[in-house]
Amino acid sequence: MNTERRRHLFVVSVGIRILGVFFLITGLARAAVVESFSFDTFGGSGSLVIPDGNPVGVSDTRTVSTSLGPIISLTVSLEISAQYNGDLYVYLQHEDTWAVLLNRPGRTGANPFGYADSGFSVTLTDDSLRQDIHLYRDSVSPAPGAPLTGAWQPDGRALDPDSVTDAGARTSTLSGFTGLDPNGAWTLFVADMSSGGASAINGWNMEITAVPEPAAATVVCGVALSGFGLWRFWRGRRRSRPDNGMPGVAADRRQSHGGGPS
Ligand SMILES: [Ca+2]
Repeated sequence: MNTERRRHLFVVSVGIRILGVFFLITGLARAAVVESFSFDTFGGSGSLVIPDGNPVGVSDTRTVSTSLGPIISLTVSLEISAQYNGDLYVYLQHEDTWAVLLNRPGRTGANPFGYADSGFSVTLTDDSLRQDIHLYRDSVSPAPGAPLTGAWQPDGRALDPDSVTDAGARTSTLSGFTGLDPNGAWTLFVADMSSGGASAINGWNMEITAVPEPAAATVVCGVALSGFGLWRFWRGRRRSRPDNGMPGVAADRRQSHGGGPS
């Protein structure tokens, strides 16, 4: 094999391997992304009525289908109209995990009815810089007839909503979903636990932070190209060996060794 041919094979094989490594890196390099899932229609209606004073409540189950891998973090937004916020008990369930989003906001040992405000237009997050939504009036007082807005920590008190107070331990927060597969059924459950006032779910949203699964086709392409490049390189080296029995090379060797004096 002449020098120009070997150089050509070397350049081609290196080029193929570089391309393969590029595909591999593209397929495997995965940064966390945020994917949003919004639910604001309910069987053709713009809202889902929450039965008043009925612990049976109402559920809204949605199926999430995504290429995201295990959950890193999750926030939930709620749009709920209500006439007495302290009546409401809300949790989110996925697989065997659930997070208590609201549990009778404002209910304390001194105030068994909770807050009398009118609904929620809030985002719930485990962000440590946010305040516990159970005691939101320690921070803000919504205007009469206006919903609570802003970002808050979920209630987290996995306790009987008929007896819960602010003193309860907050053990059921959104971090419980960390590590779970986001695919599958998610259920938002809402109950109005005390008679008086109308309420309804007008919409809810989940923002899931996770790393996308690698694109299988990209990884396979990368592995195939890298392998092909290595094979080309290996084959080229075999052909360039002086003792591989190839007639041309053997002739070269014979010529170089036989050219001197005997
Ligand atoms: Ca009520």
